[in-house]
Amino acid sequence: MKKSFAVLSVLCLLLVAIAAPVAAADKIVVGFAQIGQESGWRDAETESIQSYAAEHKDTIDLKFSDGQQKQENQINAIKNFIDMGVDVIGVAPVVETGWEAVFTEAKEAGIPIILIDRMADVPEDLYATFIGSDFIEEGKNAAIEMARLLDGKGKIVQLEGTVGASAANDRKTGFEEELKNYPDIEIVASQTGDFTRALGKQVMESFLKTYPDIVGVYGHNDDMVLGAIEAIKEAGLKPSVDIKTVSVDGVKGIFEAMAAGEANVTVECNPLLGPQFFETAFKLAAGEEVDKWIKSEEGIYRQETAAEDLPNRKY
Ligand code: GZL
Repeated sequence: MKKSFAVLSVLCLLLVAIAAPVAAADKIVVGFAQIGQESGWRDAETESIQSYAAEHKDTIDLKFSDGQQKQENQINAIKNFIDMGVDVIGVAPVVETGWEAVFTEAKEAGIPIILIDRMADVPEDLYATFIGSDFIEEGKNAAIEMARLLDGKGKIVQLEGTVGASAANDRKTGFEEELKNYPDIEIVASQTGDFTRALGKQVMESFLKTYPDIVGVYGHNDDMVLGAIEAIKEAGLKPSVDIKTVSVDGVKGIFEAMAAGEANVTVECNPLLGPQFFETAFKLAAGEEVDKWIKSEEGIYRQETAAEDLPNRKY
């Protein structure tokens, strides 16, 4: 009797010993090559990813790199992640092109890539999934809102995002395609503000000098339109009254501007992608298949309800 109990105890200890390494192996190492800190939206996305990793540090080891809006920095970060032998790589590609070589290196190293919030122009076998919005739909919705605000007629300007970025390319495409349904609305000028508030203001100042009769501004993100609103006020005009505003993101600053009667509409683009990103990383690290596009669900928010919406906004 005693002998069988002793054997059983040893077996139990062995089982526990074998189980322990498995628990340790459940921890995944994830490299994330972020674009930079160009906008409030970007900062919210970074916070979502870093805070989720911090709340789950027993199962997530996050290696984070800030690309300072330079593609070469992101590429170098990805190469370092490959050298480290991370389990999964996440990247928000600052521009659509120029990724095939480094993504091929990751594939050859057996490391899956998650594209997050912006697309890369590469063959589908070089990335596992894209987690992000339908930017063409966002642009289309922005055009519908602008046409409603202008009652279908008037001259407008467009503040474009970073040159070459999928979010800029597709928000422009969606907006201009939909605007074909409103022939009495004319885009008299379109120029990049690089998704930043400072450049958005600077470009809007030149637009106002050159086109004194514009009645609307469409920005590919809220930050550029917040800069444009400053320029409109400094020109002695009333933003959202003399010049209607439509932008994309849904950051807190645009809700404050709408509540103050200085902006009209924002088309939401959700940056709080941390949970989805890591849930997907765990599935890929376990060898599971995931959908090729994990699409964010978003709304459209207007001046009329901004004051009541503001307390509920999370970014
Ligand atoms: C959209 C994201 C864009 C935001 C901008 O997914 O890539 O980049 O709309 C940000 O605010 O700079």
